[in-house]
Amino acid sequence: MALFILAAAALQAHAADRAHVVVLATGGTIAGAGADAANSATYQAAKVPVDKLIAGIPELAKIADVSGEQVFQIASESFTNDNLLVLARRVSALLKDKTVDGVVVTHGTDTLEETAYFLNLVIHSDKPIVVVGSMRPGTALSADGALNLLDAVSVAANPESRGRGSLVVMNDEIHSGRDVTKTINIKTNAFVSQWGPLGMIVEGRAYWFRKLDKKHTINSEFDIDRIKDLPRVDIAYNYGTVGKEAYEAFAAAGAKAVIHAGTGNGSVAGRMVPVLQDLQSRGIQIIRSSRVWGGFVVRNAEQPDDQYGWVVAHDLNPQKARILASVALASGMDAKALQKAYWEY
Ligand code: DAS
Repeated sequence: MALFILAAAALQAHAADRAHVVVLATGGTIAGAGADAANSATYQAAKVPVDKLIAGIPELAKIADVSGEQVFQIASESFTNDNLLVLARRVSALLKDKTVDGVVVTHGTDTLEETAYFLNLVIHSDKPIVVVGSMRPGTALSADGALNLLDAVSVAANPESRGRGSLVVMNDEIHSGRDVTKTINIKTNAFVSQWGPLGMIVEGRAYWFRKLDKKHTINSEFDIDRIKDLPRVDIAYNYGTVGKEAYEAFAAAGAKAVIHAGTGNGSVAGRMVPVLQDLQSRGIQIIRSSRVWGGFVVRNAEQPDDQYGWVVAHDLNPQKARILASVALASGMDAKALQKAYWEY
């Protein structure tokens, strides 16, 4: 009997010092299911509930005390600003709980980068926030979701992960939620950061190589607890012969800013300059990003941004530039303050 009591006490002590990680499930391919093991691209996203995801990886119990919540069950292309607000409020509430050491968000890959950046901007905690998805459903041969989720929980349970901003764990890599973007639509090495990952995770051990040099989480001036709503911000994709119609439609729909997804260095076609100036004169902020994957938009290079009162999105792609614009406008920033935010976040 004494041995049994000792063993139980040791187990309890071990459990007591294990991190408590909460998995917030939102849907996506990581919760997807296909009809056949050969279906790596043909499947239905957002099918498997969070308790089944967790139960399907018994190794999780060896690394942390894991609990799950089903926040949504949707494909992430269907996310809205309201989904972002609901999710971030839950993450914030959980990280305020002293018994929670880290949060993992399982998420579709299509808009994963937008959610990860949003959490990077508005969650005031230095505890790990790890967003994870998968490129193949769990029913497929060589599915990537189970290892991605195991790695994500390992990173969320690891005290070394604290204070690094939101993280994205995919394909053995640990990325910053700020920098990472989905670059390929059907391969497991889809997620890339142009300035490189922050580290790698191998057999549960994290290897760190750099830290994010931008403001985030506890150093952010934005706070989910003070954001009631996210102002509408739209993205206008540019190409040869582009016209004013999309810009006009966004203005009519009440956009407070338009992200100009320009060609090259965020270029603006000559005929479009008066269109953007007109939107600016109507109080709609113009933010020049680029449809080009890499590099960053240079201020006052091909466009006199100072003269026009326009903003450049620096290295943020259009979809991330939209997230920052919406968060910044929610706190009432003008063009000058917006530009400072794009340099700093
Ligand atoms: N439709 C995609 C999504 O939910 C599936 C995925 O890749 O997760 O983002």
